[in-house]
Amino acid sequence: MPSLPKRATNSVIRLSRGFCAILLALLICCTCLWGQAGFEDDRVMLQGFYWESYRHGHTQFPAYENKHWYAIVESVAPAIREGRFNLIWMPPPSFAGELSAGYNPKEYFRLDNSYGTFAEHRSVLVTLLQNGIEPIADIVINHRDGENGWADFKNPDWGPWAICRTDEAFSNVASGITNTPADQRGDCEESADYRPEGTYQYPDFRDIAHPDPRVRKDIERYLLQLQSLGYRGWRYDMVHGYQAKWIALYNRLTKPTFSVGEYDWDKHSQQRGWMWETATNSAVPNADHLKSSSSVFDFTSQFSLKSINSGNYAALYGFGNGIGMVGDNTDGLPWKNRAVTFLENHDTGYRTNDDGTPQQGHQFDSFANNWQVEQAYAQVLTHPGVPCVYWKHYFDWGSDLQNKIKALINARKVAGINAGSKVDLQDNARYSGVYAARVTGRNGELYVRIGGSDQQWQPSASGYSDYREYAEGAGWKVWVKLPGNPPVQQAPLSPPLSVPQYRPADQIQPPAE
Ligand SMILES: [Ca+2]
Ligand SMILES: [Ca+2]
Repeated sequence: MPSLPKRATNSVIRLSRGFCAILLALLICCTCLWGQAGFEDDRVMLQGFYWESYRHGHTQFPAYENKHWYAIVESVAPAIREGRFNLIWMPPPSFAGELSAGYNPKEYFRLDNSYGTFAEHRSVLVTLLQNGIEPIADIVINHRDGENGWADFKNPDWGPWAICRTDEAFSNVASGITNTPADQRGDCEESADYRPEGTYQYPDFRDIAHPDPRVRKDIERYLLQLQSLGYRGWRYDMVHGYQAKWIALYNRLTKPTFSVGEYDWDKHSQQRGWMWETATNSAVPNADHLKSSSSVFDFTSQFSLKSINSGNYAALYGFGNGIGMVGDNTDGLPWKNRAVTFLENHDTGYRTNDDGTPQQGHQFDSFANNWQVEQAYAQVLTHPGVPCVYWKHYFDWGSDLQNKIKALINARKVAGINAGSKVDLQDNARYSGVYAARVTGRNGELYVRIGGSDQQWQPSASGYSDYREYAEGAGWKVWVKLPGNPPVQQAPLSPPLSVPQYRPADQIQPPAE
């Protein structure tokens, strides 16, 4: 409890051990229940890496730190806890060659990689759990890379039977497997209701045949191995490449505390269909159906937030219901409960080649390190959905931005804002050229203005009263109203989470499907 004054700490220590144990058990229990599934998730995520993270600690890249990425993350675990983050999305966990960001997995069961050794990997997860932060693994199972060639799969050992029969490998002689008879190739995915053009095939690597039970058994073994290492949830890569029903199956068997998919960025309505089909409890109708669904990254919000950069605050009102998946109530369903909002990730914004030059299409960040990034965070961190903060923004863009993000997360948690919170857009602010909303949390109300100053809008302009200022920055401000109007509060820190016993993949027998 680092933020408590000494006297308060002493009095806490004086509480009986039995009482503390009960309290801790209750807190951990509540954490599990709320993590399993359901709506109104009040967690906040940190993306625990960026594109170049794999370069740290490798002599080929002297410009980066002399420590592997896992060691860097571990060293700031207490700061992540202090920031009130609950989830951390970690990079792909499997071996993908000597130097790789990991999106071409070669050996699923081998858990050392360019981000660190196996020991560093285990160690960062243990430290995160001890700091109350849930590690989320980046699961790349649309496609796979061969050990040295196109399709020489090792650990687990798979043959051409594991590759979708229309994969590019069967038509390009360089793969060495073009002679494979059709009946010895893997089944392709049947087309899905939500995606009539068929699931995506990635031309760079081999598309995995999920319809094959041997493939699924090894993927299930892999996920259980990752859970035993310390991961508690899944960020599924490129989920438009295989059927949502497999996500439902993998989640049903592994029960992650959190699940989110990266679906084709601009296919908003398909994203809804995909979410619907990922429900592990699919027999349940209406809104309850979505309670067991996977979340999706809300790229639509990210696109719309860029209107901030030109000062177009009217765009944040959308068509009267706000922006993105968060503002979507198609079929009367609360899609916001399954939306993960963000401003930037490892695939967007400024990004470099191995020689340090900017990649094509990645010369600029989506939001500049000034009022743009601040105002965009003032939106996602006060609104429904599960917000995800980008590593660079929190750790590399200066202490001023870090403190502002921290204050926003604190305001969110103190008010009890969650993925399903109700938003009331303020039309009077719209008339004065800025954006403002009242967001209702479990504990109180939060008011946010983006753009302009108090002269354009402050909560009293809408008749609200008895609130306190919680965060402010360049052209934005956040207030919180709590019962009894107490002074500014600090949200509690997460209790430690249990550390599982590691089990190698060959010692794991997945449950029956
Ligand atoms: Ca392919
Ligand atoms: Ca595919």
